[in-house]
Amino acid sequence: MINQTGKFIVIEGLEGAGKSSAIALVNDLIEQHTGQAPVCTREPGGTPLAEKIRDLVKIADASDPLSDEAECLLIYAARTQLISNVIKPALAKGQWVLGDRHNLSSLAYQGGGRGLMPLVKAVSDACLAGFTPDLTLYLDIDPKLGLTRAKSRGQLDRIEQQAIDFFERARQTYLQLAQQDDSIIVIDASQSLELVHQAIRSQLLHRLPLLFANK
Ligand code: Z5A
Repeated sequence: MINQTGKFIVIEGLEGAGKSSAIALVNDLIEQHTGQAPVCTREPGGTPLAEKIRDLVKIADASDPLSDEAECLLIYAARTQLISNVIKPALAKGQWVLGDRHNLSSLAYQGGGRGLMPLVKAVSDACLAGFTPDLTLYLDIDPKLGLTRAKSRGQLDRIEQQAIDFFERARQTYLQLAQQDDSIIVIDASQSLELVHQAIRSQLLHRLPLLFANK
C-alpha cells in the first residue's frame, strides 16, 4: 500500500447484482463520515484513455474477435492508467475513492471465468505491486438471477453474452477469494433492494469509523 491518507472502497459483483444503487448509497455514507464526497471510478474505464479501452473490451467485433489474453491485458492497461492518474493522486490528497469494480473483477472474470489465473496473477503483481483496496463490498448473486435483472435493462454486451458457466466460475472465484481476505465483505444481493441496502449500511456503519480513525 502506498503512503496514503484517503481510503479506497470498492463495490464488486456479477452483472445485475445491484452495484449502481449500492454505489449511490455508499457514496452518501462516505460523505456523511468524511464530510466530503468520494472520487468515483469505474473499471474498465475512468480516464479518457481507459474509457477507450473499455469500448474495445465491451463491444464485440466479429471480424477481429478479442482473445481472452488480449482482454486481460487491455483491462490491466486501463487499470494502471486509472491507478496512476486518478486513484493514487486522489488518495495522496486525502480524498476517498469509491470504485465500481477493481482487481477482484479480473481475478474472478479473467482468472476464474476464463481460466487465466496464472496470467492474471503475474500481470496483477507486476502492475499493481501490492496496491489493494482498503475495503471491498462483494454483492453476491446467482448469475441466472443477475442476468435476468441485467436483461430487463436492455441489450447485453460482449461479456454479458458469455455462457452461464463462465459466470458460475467467476462467482465461485469471488466467494473463494472473499473467504481468504477480511477486507472483502460478502453481501447477499438476491434479497430485496431494501434488505441489501440495510446489510450494506450496517456493515459500513461498523467499518467506516475504523477506517476513518486509521487515516
Ligand atoms: N470486467 C472484467 O471482465 N474484468 C475486469 O477486471 C473488470 C470488468 C473491471 C463491465 O461492464 C464489464 O467488464 C463487466 C465485467 C467486465 N461485464 N460483464 N458481464 P459494466 O460496467 O457495463 O457492467 P457491470 O459492472 O456488470 O454493471 P451492471 O450490469 O450494470 O451491474 P449492476 O450495476 O450490478 O446492476 P444494476 O444496474 O445496479 O442492477 C441491474 C438491474 O437490477 C436494475 O434494473 C436494478 O434496478 C435491478 N436490481 C438491482 N438490485 C435489485 C434487487 N435487490 N432486487 C430487485 N432488482 C434489483
